Amino acid sequence: MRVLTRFLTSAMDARHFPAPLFPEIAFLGRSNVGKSSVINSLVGKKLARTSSTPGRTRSINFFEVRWPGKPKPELVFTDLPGYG
Ligand SMILES: Nc1nc2c(ncn2[C@@H]2O[C@H](COP(=O)(O)OP(=O)(O)OP(=O)(O)O)[C@@H](O)[C@H]2O)c(=O)[nH]1
Ligand SMILES: [Mg+2]
Repeated sequence: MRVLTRFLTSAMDARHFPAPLFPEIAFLGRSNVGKSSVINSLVGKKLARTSSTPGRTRSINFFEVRWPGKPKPELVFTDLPGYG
């Protein structure tokens, strides 16, 4: 079954992070290694923006992941900018 997703917010620093209401899985690693792509393959659609140029993700993007029919999200996927 495919999960439902919702873009929550984009943050440049911790003051703008969403409230930590659900388990959160953050994807981190060097630029261009496929962090955003792995999120997209896990949810089965283009959710996080990807690019062949390093440095595509510039802010921290939060996405809610929910099972169809469930009232609350299961978890949050967090796409981080790459380093290096
Ligand atoms: N060959 C191959 N290329 C991949 C794979 N996953 C992602 N890519 C490619 O790698 C490039 C970078 O993918 P992104 O998902 O944007 O990488 P990222 O880590 O989010 O990059 P930044 O946000 O810039 O840090 C893109 O051109 C993707 O198509 C994979 O499993 N195999
Ligand atoms: Mg990225």
